[in-house]
Amino acid sequence: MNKKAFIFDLDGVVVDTAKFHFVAWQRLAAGIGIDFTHEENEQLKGVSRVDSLKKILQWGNKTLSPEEFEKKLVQKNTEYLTMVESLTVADILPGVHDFLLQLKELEQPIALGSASKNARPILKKLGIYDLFDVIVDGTNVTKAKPDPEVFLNACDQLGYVASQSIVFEDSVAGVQAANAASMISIGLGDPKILHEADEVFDAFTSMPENYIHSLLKKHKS
Ligand code: B16
Ligand code: MG
Repeated sequence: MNKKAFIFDLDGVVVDTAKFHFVAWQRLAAGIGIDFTHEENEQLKGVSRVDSLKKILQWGNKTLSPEEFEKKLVQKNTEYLTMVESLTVADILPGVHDFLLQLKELEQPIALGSASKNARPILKKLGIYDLFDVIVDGTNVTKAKPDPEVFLNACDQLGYVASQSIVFEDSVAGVQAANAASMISIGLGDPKILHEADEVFDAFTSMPENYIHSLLKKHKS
């Protein structure tokens, strides 16, 4: 059987936490007089905590002292973690758990490639931590998506080359990172937003039957 490295983003791909990031950032931004839309939020997906705050401040044409900036980062994460406390297995996105189990059965290597520093506790809380052979997250990388570092690090640790790797992503920055690494990019979300991906589905449940087998034969287009 062919093998490929299967690399999953976390927020918005494995678990429905992208909405929590959005609400936490929106509340924080409102507190400093900045308003931003759902469309603008797409630019924050997959982007590190520090870079997200920089973008929001740019949108609002505001600056903060280094101390205030640090305080806002803590505030956002505290708010986010409060929402994360309510996470249950019902928040694992439709079809993902099954997809991971099928990969396990086929003995395919699985990695997480996330910008989040909260990835490990979230996976543990959901009871799916052990399904991942390798975890690369915001605590391991120095360059944020769209830089391919996170995915290159993941495939490297799995012992695969980039051309034999497949990335599942819900963000524009993440799709660009996968493409920059010359990996197959599968978008989860709106095809208009994720048009740079090799293929896009609205959910894992929309993938055709035997999709894993066709992915095993697929080459980067
Ligand atoms: P944290 P992903 C990303 O996770 C989120 O999409 C993004 O909204 C968030 O700012 C970033 O993680 C950092 O997360 O504040 O928890 O460290 O989509 O790459 O799994
Ligand atoms: Mg994501």
